[in-house]
Amino acid sequence: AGPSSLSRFRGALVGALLGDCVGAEFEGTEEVPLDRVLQHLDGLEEENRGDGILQYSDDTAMTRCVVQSLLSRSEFDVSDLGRRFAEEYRRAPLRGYGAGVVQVFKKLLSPRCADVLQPAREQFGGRGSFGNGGAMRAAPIALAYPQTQDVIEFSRRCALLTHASSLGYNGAVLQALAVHFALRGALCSGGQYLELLIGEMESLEREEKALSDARELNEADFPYCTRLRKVKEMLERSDVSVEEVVMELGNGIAALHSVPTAIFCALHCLSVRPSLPPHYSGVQRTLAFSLALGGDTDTIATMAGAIAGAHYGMEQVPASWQRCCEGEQDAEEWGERLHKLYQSR
Ligand code: 8NA
Ligand code: MG
Ligand code: MG
Repeated sequence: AGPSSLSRFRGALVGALLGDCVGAEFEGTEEVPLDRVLQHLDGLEEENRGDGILQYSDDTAMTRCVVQSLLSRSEFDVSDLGRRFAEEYRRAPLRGYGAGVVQVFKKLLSPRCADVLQPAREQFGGRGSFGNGGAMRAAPIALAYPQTQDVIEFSRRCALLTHASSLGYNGAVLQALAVHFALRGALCSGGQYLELLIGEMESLEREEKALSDARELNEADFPYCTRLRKVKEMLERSDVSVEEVVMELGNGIAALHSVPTAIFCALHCLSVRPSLPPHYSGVQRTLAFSLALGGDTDTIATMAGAIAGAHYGMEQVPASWQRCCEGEQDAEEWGERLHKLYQSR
């Protein structure tokens, strides 16, 4: 797929959807044997499939709101998006939302809410959420804006509706940037791709709020840059076990413990992995590897799937897998419409 081609846009949205739908099976399971992952994925093949389709969870429900808001307004509109999040929650509250974020939706639904960013600021005693809920829905921002500075600004504001801690919104910016640079074909350079991400994150993590939030949570300064350097170091090793990835990068619901992990999954699976079926495409390897990490599998796989889809394009998404997912046709059609919006800027 050529840089910024239509195939990459559709691939990013369908990859994200697939990650969420196939990952939901193992969410919250700490140890997921690879055999179980491969068995689950085998069940998606035409000949093994019943009539059941895989339902998407909160990750996709919120991603869909971001896409629909961008497409209907043609610009990032924080009030419109806040209303869509809250309405979506009211329509389908049981998609598996994080325990805290539900409070934000309830406040957004109240007619007394005058400032859409206020409910997020009140989360967790005023510290704001550092969960990965901002990052899991960040991909569409990268599909709507070609300029790096726009991707940074709007992914941050998109996350601020629910995640006021810098550890939360900076994770969302990092995920949007990971998709942004992958769309342009930068992923295959591995080390240079990480340097691009580190360069952008360095200026964000130098901000006063980023420094004070990190200290308050007993993290070292520049927490995302530190983790991205660790990703780089791990990629240079010939073999890395699932246990090492989980120990060094994490597999949890904090953005800091899942966004760098998703980026690692996409980079690690650029080459053939001996433990995975040799006929698997790059997208399939990335999803399988993400699921095998256990923990917050749907969210790590949705983020890794968006990056991998933006890199490989639709050619590497198996049609049989795609057809198993609720809302797969929307994802493809919206990928095309976002591509037009991106090209028009
Ligand atoms: P969130 O904002 O409620 O954050 C998720 C969780 O992180 C919270 O419920 C807290 O436990 C913890 N947390 C976040 N910020 C703080 C803080 N400042 N202090 C203390 N604890 C904090 O929701 P979200 O949208 O960020 O959550 C996204 C994740 O939750 C995704 O994985 C999503 O799929 C969902 N989810 C996760 C699980 C799971 O067990 N892995 C299960 C169902 C749903
Ligand atoms: Mg989920
Ligand atoms: Mg999750």
